[in-house]
Amino acid sequence: MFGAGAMTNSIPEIRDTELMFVIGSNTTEAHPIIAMEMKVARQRGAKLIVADPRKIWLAEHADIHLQLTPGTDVFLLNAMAKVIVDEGLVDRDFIDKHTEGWPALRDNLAKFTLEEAERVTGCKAEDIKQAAIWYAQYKRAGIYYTLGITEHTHGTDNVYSLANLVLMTGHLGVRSAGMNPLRGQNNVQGANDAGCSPVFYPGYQKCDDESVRKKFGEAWGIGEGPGPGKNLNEMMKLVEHGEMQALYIMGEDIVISEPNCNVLEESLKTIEFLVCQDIFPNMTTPFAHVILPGASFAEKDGVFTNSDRRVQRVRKGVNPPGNALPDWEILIDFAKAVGYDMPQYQHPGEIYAELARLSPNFSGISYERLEEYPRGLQWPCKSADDPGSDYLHKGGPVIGKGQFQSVEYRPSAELPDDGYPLILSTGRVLYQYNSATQTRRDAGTNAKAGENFVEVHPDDAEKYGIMDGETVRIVSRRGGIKAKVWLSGRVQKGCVWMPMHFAEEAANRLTNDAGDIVTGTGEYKVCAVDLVPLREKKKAHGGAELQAVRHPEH
Ligand SMILES: Nc1nc2c(c(=O)[nH]1)N[C@H]1C(S)=C(S)[C@@H](COP(=O)(O)OP(=O)(O)OC[C@H]3O[C@@H](n4cnc5c(=O)[nH]c(N)nc54)[C@H](O)[C@@H]3O)O[C@H]1N2
Ligand SMILES: Nc1nc2c(c(=O)[nH]1)N[C@H]1C(S)=C(S)[C@@H](COP(=O)(O)OP(=O)(O)OC[C@H]3O[C@@H](n4cnc5c(=O)[nH]c(N)nc54)[C@H](O)[C@@H]3O)O[C@H]1N2
Ligand SMILES: [Mo]
Repeated sequence: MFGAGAMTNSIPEIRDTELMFVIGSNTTEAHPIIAMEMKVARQRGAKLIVADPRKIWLAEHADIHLQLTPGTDVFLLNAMAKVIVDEGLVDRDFIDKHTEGWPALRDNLAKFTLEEAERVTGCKAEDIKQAAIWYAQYKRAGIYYTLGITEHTHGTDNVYSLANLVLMTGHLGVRSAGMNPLRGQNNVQGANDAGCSPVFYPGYQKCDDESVRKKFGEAWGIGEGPGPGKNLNEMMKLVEHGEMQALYIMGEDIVISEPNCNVLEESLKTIEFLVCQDIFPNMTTPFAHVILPGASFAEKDGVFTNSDRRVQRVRKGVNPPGNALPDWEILIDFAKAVGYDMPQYQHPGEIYAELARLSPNFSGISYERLEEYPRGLQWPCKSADDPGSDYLHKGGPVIGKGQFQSVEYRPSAELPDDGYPLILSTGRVLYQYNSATQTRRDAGTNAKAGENFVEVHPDDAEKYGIMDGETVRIVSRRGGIKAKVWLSGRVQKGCVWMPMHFAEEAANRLTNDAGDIVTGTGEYKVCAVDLVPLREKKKAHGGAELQAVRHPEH
C-alpha cells in the first residue's frame, strides 16, 4: 500500500515518539531491545495503547488496553477509522496529495459502528473511541505490530486496516511515527531483501515482471529467470498430497513450526528426497535423506539486516566444528554438483557486491563502506555517498500514491463450539526461541522455562474442575497434547494460550493450517480446543499413570 515491505521508521526513533499503538505484539518478550526503547518513550511521557487479547506486560502499563477477542482486529481497526472520520480528525491534505481510493474506504467504514465493534471485539466502545482520537491527534504516532496481526486467515486484511489508519491520519514520512512490523528472526529482513521469496528477486523486484526476469537471467547467465514460485503454505499442501518429490530445507524445523504438524509428519515419511541444511539435528532431520551441516552465526562472515533495514557486518568468531560450512559455501558446491557454474565467490562481500549491483535500493552499500559505519547502513541507500535512510516515505509514499484498501470483517476459520469451546492461541516466551532447537540446548534458558504449559483463566479452570499445576490434555480437531496448567489472569475467559517451543508436546499438533488468502500464513493464533483433566490413578503393580477423568470421547 506504501510501496516498501519493512518498518517505515527506525528503532532509535521510538524513544522520541508521542504515542505508541502496539497491536498483536508481545514486545517485551519477543523484541526486548525494541521494548526497552518503548519503555524510554513511556518514561518520557508517550501515550501507550495496546490491543492484545492477553494482559501482557505492556498492556499492564498502557493508558488503554483493548483486550479484544482473538481474531477481531479488522472490526476494531475499522471502527477506529470510522471514529477518526466522524470526529473530523482525518488529514485531508495528506489524503488529497498522497493517496488514492479514499471515497471508497470512507463509504465502507459506515458499517463499523462503535456499538457493533463493542459486541464483536468485546472492547468497551469508549476505549475504542478514545484510542482512535488519541492516535489521530498525536503527530508522532507509531504503530508496532507482529504476529497477533499476521498469523490469521485474515492477516492481510488486518495489515490493510492498519495501513488505512496510517494513510488517513498522515502518520507516514514522519519521524517516530509510521507503521512498523517488527521482524522475528535474525536476518529474516535480509533474507527477503536478498530474494528468499517466491515472488521477488533480490531488492523486491517482482518475479512476474518480464524485464526483471530478463535482467537477472542475464546477470546469472541462464537466459530468462523463472517466474513466481510457491509459498511455504502451498508447498506444505503439495507435500501432504504427495505432489512434492523433493524438499531442500535450510534453517527451518518444519515438523515443529508448521501448523497441523501431525499430517505433515506423516507425509514427510513418504517424500522421495529430503535435504536438511542446519546447524543442529532437529525434529525434521530424522526424515532427511541428506543432512548438510551449516556453520552458525558465530562461525562465519557476512551481514545481517535487522528489522529497521539496517545492514550490519558480522565477523567470524570461532571456526565451525567438523565438516560444517557457511551456508553460502554449501550452496555454491550444491550448484556446481547439479551442473550450474556459479561464480567462485571467495568471500560473502563479493556476493553482496552482486546484490548491490542488481538492486537499486542497496546499490550504495558495500562491505568496504560498512567498515566506516559500525552501526550499519539502512536501505534505501542508493549511492556511495548516500548515508542511508532512517525513516521512509519522506515527502510522500515511495509508491507515488498510497493505496487505501477497503476490507470486510471475516471471523477466524475455526470458532469455538460445544465440542471445542475454548479459543487456543499460541506464541512465545522470553527464554525460548521458536522451535527451541538452539535454546533448549542451554541449561540457563531451560532453568527459566523448561517445560510446556497452558495459561487458563481461573473461571474456566473452575468449570473444568482443574487446579494450578495440574497436567491436562488439550485437544483440537487435529490432535491432542499434554501441558501443565498455569492459572492466569493474563488470558481472558474462554481463551487459553500456550507457547510453541516444546517439541515433545508441540502446540502445532493442535493448530489449524487454514492459511491467509494472500500470504498463506497459517492461523496459529486462533483454533478451537477442549481441555481434558488428567488425574493420577494408582496402578495395581506400583507406579502411577495419568488418566483422563472427563470427556472420555476425547
Ligand atoms: N524470546 C523470543 N523472542 C522471539 C522469538 C522467540 O521464539 N522467543 N521468536 C521471534 C519471531 S520468529 C517472531 S515472528 C517474533 C514474534 O513476536 P510476537 O508476535 O510479539 O510473539 P507472539 O508470542 O507470537 O505473540 C504475539 C502477540 O499477539 C497476541 N495476539 C494473539 N492473537 C491476537 C489477535 O487476534 N489480535 C491481536 N491484536 N493480538 C493477538 C498475543 O497475545 C501475543 O501477545 O518474535 C521473535 N522473538
Ligand atoms: N504454533 C505456532 N507455530 C509457529 C508460530 C507461532 O506463533 N505459533 N510462529 C511461526 C513463526 S513466526 C516462525 S518464524 C516459525 C519459526 O520456525 P523455524 O524457522 O522452524 O524455527 P527456528 O527455531 O527459528 O529455526 C529453525 C532452524 O534453523 C537452524 N539454524 C540456526 N542458525 C542457522 C544457520 O546459520 N544456518 C542454518 N542452515 N540453519 C540455522 C536452527 O538450528 C533450527 O533448527 O515458527 C512458526 N510457527
Ligand atoms: Mo517469525
